Amino acid sequence: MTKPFSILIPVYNEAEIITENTEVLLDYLSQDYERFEIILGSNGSVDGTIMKGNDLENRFSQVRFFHIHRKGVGRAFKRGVRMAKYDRIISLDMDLSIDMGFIHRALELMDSGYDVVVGSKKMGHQRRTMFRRLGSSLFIFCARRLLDISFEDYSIAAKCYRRSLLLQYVDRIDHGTSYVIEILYMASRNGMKLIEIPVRCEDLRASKFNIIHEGVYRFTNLFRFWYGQKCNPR
Ligand SMILES: Nc1nc2c(ncn2[C@@H]2O[C@H](COP(=O)(O)OP(=O)(O)OP(=O)(O)O)[C@@H](O)[C@H]2O)c(=O)[nH]1
Ligand SMILES: [Mg+2]
Repeated sequence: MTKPFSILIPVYNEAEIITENTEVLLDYLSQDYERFEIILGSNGSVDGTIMKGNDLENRFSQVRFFHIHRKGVGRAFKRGVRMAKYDRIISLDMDLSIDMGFIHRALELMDSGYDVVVGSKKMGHQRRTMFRRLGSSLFIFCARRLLDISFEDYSIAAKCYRRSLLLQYVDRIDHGTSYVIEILYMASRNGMKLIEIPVRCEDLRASKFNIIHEGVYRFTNLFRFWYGQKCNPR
């Protein structure tokens, strides 16, 4: 029997899709797996996300929902990691823009001994706007030059982590998305087994992030992290 796992989805103002996409995901997972949970973690949402998230939790035993007042995906990730019941945590986006075959492949790789599976849109196939692809490529290039790590995807979705590994780093996670690159960096430096695999992604909807703020935040944090590692490597 497959070992159980937790799916963690951060949600921000996703009232339009949270119910339908959670049901799609539940159907998909129920075909192959018996024991899993889907944690939907909202923060800052001001639309019907909270009501719909609570409703999903009441209707489906596998769904857990929480809401934190302050916005910031890192805060939701941190809380989700702490409350997850299982040792394998897969992060997805609510728009299910990554092909769900990733779940199956990631779990198999975890069974064969990996600690982190990184889904890479660049290695796979992506339908995203040119602007977003260029932004990601620039970030990946800078990360490689500064930190000497060569993953091709630092977005929050399509990653699978061993929870015990995340718990070692969880206190360092800030409010934003930088936890992905920081965890991948530290896990690879500390001898964990990481693997990157291609994923398909179709994501043409407007981002829930403010792209300018997100860009400034990500690059600033990358330089801060690089400087911190240079002065005080971990
Ligand atoms: N909890 C929480 N979730 C958020 C927040 N901001 C965005 N999200 C969620 O994060 C997920 C990713 O958001 P998207 O808008 O799809 O991100 P994207 O721009 O496509 O991201 P990339 O894959 O990096 O291009 C979605 O499930 C959002 O609802 C936030 O502040 N808090
Ligand atoms: Mg998206």
